Amino acid sequence: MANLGSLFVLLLLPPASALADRAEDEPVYQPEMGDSPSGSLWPLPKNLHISPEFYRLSGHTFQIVHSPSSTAAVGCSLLDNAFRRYFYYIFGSNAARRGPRKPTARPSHTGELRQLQVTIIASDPECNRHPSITSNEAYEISVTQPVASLKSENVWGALRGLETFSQLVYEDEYETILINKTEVMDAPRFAHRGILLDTSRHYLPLKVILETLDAMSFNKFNVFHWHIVDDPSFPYQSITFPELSAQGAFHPVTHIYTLADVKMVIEYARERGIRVIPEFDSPGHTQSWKGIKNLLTPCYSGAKPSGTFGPINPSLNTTYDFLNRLFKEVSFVFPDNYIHLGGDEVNFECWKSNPAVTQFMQKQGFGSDYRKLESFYIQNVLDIVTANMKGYMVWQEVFDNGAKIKPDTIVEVWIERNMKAELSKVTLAGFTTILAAPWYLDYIAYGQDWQKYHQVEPLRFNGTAAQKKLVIGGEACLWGEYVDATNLASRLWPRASAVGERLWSSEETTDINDAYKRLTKHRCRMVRRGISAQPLYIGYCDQEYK
Ligand code: CP6
Repeated sequence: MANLGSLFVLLLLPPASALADRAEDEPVYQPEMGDSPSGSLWPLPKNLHISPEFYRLSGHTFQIVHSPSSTAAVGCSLLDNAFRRYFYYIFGSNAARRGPRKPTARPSHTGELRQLQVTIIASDPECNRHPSITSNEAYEISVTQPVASLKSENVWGALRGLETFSQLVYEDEYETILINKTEVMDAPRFAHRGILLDTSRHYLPLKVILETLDAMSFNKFNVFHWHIVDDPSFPYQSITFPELSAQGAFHPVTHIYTLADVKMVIEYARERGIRVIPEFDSPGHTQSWKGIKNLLTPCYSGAKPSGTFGPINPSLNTTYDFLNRLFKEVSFVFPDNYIHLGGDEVNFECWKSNPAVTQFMQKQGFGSDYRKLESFYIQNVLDIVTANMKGYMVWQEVFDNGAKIKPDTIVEVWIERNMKAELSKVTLAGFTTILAAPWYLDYIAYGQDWQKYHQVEPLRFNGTAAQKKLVIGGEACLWGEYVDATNLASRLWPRASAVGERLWSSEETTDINDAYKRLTKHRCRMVRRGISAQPLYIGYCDQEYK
């Protein structure tokens, strides 16, 4: 591999003839010894051919445009906005960095790239739709003089291709902006590539969420799993039940997400090809839902209520009336086809202590198996959500405890112990699954733990090819106990980038030295784009964070 690597580095050098007749002050691309043959691309595309020939780009003349044959055109605001964004990422705000205003008097014979033409092929470009699990993110790029092309079925592939195109552009030491003749054919390995943010342990200002969505698009993530509420706080402002955030948020005014906030997050994500899947975790993790009377189970100490409360009370009809109305609203507010229903870490002690719950257990014939009670609760919630035409995701316990779940349920595996056995079991039962267990980014350690995340192989478990097909992706989780706006970006990036590549690129993308070289540059690019991504190791960026 190392030999092949240096061969590619040589190929990246301009041909000797090009060097010979170039004037002193003309740009020459000289890869440093540390360069990857794939430059700074992250995640690595499926098929890539970078030629030694290269072209200049000038911010005064270069354009990203709809091709005449595209089914999308000006007016497809998702693409128009993306063109503007990527132009800005390529050329920056500084006119001085945009190259000569006029084509150079003595043009370099390597030529100039004038346009990137974007072609959407399908009759429906999906400009005004929301991305979904079946969105096609495949794209092809051909960089040749004088016009480069980007082709995809619809806007989702175009967004991924624009990111790749922007990553092919580099600057030489004279700040000339260059791109090599290149062919890319790319598509993701897994359809679900998520980041979990937890806005309950700490409130995350809108700005931080939007910035994370930007960074996600730089890494081709396509799902924002919004763990929006949990025990410590309930920042979601419900229209139907305003008392939830009024009494459950850290602050009823400043630490909430209004309907307008939520809509902004969803639209910002949509424009980047990112789905927003909200999680309303229950029956556990609901201490902050205290604004609703008689919802949480009163715990008993002997014969008397102790004054503390446990999980949602599964024995009352009023509970299901409430859930019906809450999930009706949530289904309406969040356009994604899926809602995450949690179902993890339910503590049975409080249910056990409560006489009414015990009585209900007997009436239902559950004996003393509280897992049956939990499954009873979950099945009711699942029916409610189904009635609202949504699919659902659940944490693995829901499957483990034997709840009857619909065949299209996505089971999220989060417990690292016996993870492979769990993947075998879940897929043997025919369920679709995503993997979170190896990627708990809230855990920190000295050193380059991104390598550990990169080396995970999601399909390395016992199972048939049909079982492996049921693994549709994974999520990097950033639980919020020790994370708020001050440290979110540096804790997430570039460590989540390692997960991004594992979920996007081919199984064979395992050369850790090559990954190090590309990721170092990718991290500097994120820094340049305003993300305070932490360093991999000793070194510097041409443009440091400011
Ligand atoms: N919150 C919720 C959490 C966790 C889970 N659910 C969690 C548990 C163990 C670890 C990390 C996070 N903080 N609601 C489990 C999915 Cl190690």
